[in-house]
Amino acid sequence: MRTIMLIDMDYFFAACEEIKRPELKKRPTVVGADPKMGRGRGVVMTCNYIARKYGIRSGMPISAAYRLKPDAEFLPLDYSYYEKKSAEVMSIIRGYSAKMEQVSIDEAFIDASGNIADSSGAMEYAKKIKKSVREKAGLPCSIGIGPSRLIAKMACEDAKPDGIRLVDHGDEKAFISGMPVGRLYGIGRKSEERLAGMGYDTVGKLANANIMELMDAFGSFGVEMHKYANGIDESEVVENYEVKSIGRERTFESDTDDREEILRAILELSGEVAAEAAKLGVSFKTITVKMRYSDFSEHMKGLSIRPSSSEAALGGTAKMLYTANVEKGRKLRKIGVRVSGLSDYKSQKRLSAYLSSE
Ligand code: TTP
Ligand code: MG
Ligand code: MG
Repeated sequence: MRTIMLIDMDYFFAACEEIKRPELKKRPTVVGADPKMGRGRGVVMTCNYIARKYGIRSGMPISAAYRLKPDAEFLPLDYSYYEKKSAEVMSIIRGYSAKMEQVSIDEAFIDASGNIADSSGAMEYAKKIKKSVREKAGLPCSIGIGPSRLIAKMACEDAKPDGIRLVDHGDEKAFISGMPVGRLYGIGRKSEERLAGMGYDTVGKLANANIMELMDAFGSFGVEMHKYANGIDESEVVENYEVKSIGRERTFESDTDDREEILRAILELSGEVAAEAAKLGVSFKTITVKMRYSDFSEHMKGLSIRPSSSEAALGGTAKMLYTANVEKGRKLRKIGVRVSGLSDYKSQKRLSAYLSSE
């Protein structure tokens, strides 16, 4: 029998800020866009649980958060610090299972089947993980435990904040059936509304729905949600190898100092790199251009930008790095474009899209 755990950090970005300034622990603390006395645009990325008492939530317009609690601490994002803390946490968790899959900046699944004998063993194991994350990284987390990723994930939401929730084998359906459908993994607000319109407002009702009807309404996703509603998820925890950077290089047919030709190559390489990043679902922070001259000497120039997955941002920055740094009058043998500082949290991308549309 499988035992899967989902470890998710509590109010992650705000908890990181509390490490830098412990006095924030006693104050409502919001991380996100600048509220500008209520006229600010952009959204709340997250907030601590004190701020949540005032109704503040992730994804809410920052102006709305300001109206709810004008004297809360409003802090800008410090991605590089969050990434550093995330890496610390992930390496601690990795020590607890041979099968670990990081799924966002602040959460990871482990398959703990081989590490424990029974549910009380699972509970003890989860306590150990929590303790070591707290002691070594200085951060709180919650852990959901269940026979599948689906149940572990939903149990973790139940465990928050700073808790552990275990759902035993056989108890999956009972655990989820009373929940509103919106709490079922994969069901967003739109699907939730449609399902409610069809008379399925709880997971239990959805579990008994006619599959054909769900397929008509949602296609193959309908089949999946029906399985989930019945507590069924056989997907494995897949160890993700860490991609540190993505790069492409091109050697010119003959050494060249033709600016047009070189810029064209840079844009093509940027397109390939951006496509690879999109395929892996990662955004990048650092862009590096490598220039190899005809005498084989090599120069690299890099620049960090706000995390992005945009081909235009990559191409533009790479062109700029080339233009600003190429040595006039020397011919290039080869050019390369590389991105690093990769992170793969999809929700992050969704919100930073809002922020950059300001
Ligand atoms: P979450 O784990 O969803 O939220 P959280 O850790 O802030 O709070 P909780 O205790 O409920 O787990 O997200 C992790 C971090 O990712 C969060 O601190 C801020 C960021 N984030 C985004 O960038 N975009 C989003 O849409 C959300 C929800 C979070
Ligand atoms: Mg979290
Ligand atoms: Mg999370």
